[in-house]
Amino acid sequence: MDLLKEKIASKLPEYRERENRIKKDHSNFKVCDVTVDQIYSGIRGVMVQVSDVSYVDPNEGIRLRGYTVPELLEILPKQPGSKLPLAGGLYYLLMVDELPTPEEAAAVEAEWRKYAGVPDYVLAVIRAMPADTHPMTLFSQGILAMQRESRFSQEYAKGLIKNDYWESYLEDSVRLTAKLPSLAAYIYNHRYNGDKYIPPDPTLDWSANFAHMIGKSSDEDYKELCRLFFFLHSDHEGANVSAHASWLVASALSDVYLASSAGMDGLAGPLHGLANQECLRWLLGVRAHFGGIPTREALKDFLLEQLSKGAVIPGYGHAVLRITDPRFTAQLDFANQYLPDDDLISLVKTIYEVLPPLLIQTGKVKNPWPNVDAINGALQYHFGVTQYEFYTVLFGVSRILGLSTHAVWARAMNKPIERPKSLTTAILEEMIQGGNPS
Ligand code: CMX
Repeated sequence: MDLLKEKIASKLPEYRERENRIKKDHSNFKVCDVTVDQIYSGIRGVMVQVSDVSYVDPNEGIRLRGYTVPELLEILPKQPGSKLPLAGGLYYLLMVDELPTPEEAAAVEAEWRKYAGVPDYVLAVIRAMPADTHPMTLFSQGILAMQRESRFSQEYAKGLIKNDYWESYLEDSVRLTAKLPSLAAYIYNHRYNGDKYIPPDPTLDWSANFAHMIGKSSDEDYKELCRLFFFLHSDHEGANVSAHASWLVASALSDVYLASSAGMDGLAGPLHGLANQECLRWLLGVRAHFGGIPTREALKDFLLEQLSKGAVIPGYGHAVLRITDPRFTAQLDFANQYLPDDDLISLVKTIYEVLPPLLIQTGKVKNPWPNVDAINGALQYHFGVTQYEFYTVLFGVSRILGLSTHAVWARAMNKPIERPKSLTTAILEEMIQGGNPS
């Protein structure tokens, strides 16, 4: 799309010049040391890539292109009559590194509208799968099946030059993200909604169209929830499992379809995006266990017992954050405004009061606070999207906004193929005996 392409092209010289200067003048500057403990604990804290799309500060939370969640909820352009940001404006901000005007946000939405349809052969792949296939598998398969549409792969085969790779990545990104609400809605309807097909409504924005396509056209509050959900889950810096998986795959010049599908496979793990499904399942289990909403005391005893058995409570903890996730807070604010009397939400709130001190008492949990997944399922459940196996697909629709932006900028900055190094236990033992500082 010309607007995004021109804007990114105008910023590239400055970005490339900054990176070239750092590489030329400071190539031996040591960013961090890597300890044995870090190697054995999931490369935690090792800074492995530079990506300017977003950054997670442990004590503040995510900043998307430098802006916090509350700031963006306030300043991003909105549809008339809506209080929540247009996804088109968010995508503009992520891609271009500049706040959009309402016209620029609308231009991205208009471009998405052009490509919103999912090809029939992709729908046939989904229909051909056994009925018990997980919706995240269908979502990843749907994206992978569309890979033959990739402009980058077609142009690369014709001899595209390196400096132009990013333009086809951008084209792929806009076309793929345009189709994600339709693909997700198709999977939802196929699995849970009598196999209905509801085409996109060209008068609606990208987020609200998802609500429309699963049969919730008249539910304005659910449309607002979709706008909030797709905004909040879009990016969480470049090195979480889904972002890094997708970045790594794209570093081999695999196109945006291949890279996004890989990212979704990472998101489908219960320690990452699937935690939203696990969290809702767990909340329903707690409610069923008590036959309703428990008192704080009863809940405390229950949680202590769970923790003493070694249970991991879904929706709590984080590899980087050390505070309540601002994405949790934004959803709690939404719940207080739109569904103040919902009993699952009141369970979420009671857990938020009772659980953190108990997690602190364990002495091992580094972050006792809720993350984005501790509440997002309860919100969906309230609006009748009760099929929690589907929740990670919603996360994926939004997350590909971030993954594809990272991929476009990685190509624009001519990032090389990634190839870190592994070593054997024997080599590590030799290094330790050889006296490397411990
Ligand atoms: N409940 C109980 N114990 C927990 C816990 C929780 N919510 N979170 C961490 N712990 C435990 C760990 O299991 C670990 O125990 P062991 O040493 O016995 O193995 C210990 O505390 C230390 O873990 P940590 O350093 O605090 O956490 P990690 O960085 O290793 O893992 C995370 C982070 C998110 C995977 C973990 O907190 C967790 O499993 N939480 C529940 C799942 C979840 O909500 N995931 C969604 C994260 C958001 C996202 O990526 O989408």
